[in-house]
Amino acid sequence: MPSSIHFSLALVRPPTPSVVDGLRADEGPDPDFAAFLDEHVSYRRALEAAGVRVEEMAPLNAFPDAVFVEDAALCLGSHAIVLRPGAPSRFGEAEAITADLEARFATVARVDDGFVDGGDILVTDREVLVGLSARTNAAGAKALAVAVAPTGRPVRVVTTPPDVLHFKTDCAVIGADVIFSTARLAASDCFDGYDVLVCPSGEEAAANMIRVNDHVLMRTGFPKTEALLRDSGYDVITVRADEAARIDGGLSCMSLRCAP
Ligand code: CIR
Repeated sequence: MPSSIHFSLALVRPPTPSVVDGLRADEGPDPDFAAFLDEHVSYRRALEAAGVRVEEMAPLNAFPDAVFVEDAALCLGSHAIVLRPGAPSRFGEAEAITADLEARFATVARVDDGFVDGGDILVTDREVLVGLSARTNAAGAKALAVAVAPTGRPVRVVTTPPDVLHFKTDCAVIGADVIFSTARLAASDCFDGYDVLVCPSGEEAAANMIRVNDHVLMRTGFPKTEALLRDSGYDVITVRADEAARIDGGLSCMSLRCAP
């Protein structure tokens, strides 16, 4: 099975001025567009430093959250899957990404029922976990399993903690068999059988990190988490993502990491 931590390509979509209207759970302030653009450039550089080629897809001003490309698709080796994002304002992102995937992947499948956001899908070396959430429902998880089947990876349905946007808001794969997880998610036992590194209390907003080849990319500003990772032997790259965080985005959602 393809590795869940080795990638050659990352697809990104630059933010557009409409990003100030991005969805958010709280009534917090809008992101600043210019600062978001700067952070996006830094994010791309970090991905390149980790050894992937970054390819830019067309900006989509009609969809304020389109910068969060992870929610519209899943890439498993040479097989790509167009998802069905669960927020009404994001439905059209699936159609918009289809041609980008068809141009790059040997096969492109579609989730054809229910709803699934990519932020609820965690790919490990042995399985694909899909977390039910306010954005991902049982019908979508079932349709995802059908779309994943050609890759031979089993799909396991798990549960996102209450009031947490996405399953991966709270966890990340950081090694072939190692998961970084908040304590609240790890308490659900969904990672039994994996090595789990638990997020320091108070730094839960750092849990949405990404392992890319030999590096772990994490948000700037979480010293306990950074120290824990470095002390555990990980090669850490910190990236500022404060503007994305204003609209509930993190590091995983701004790229589709793949090895087509
Ligand atoms: C949303 O609510 O859909 C966006 N504002 C944030 C999406 C973050 N996506 C992710 O973590 N995969």
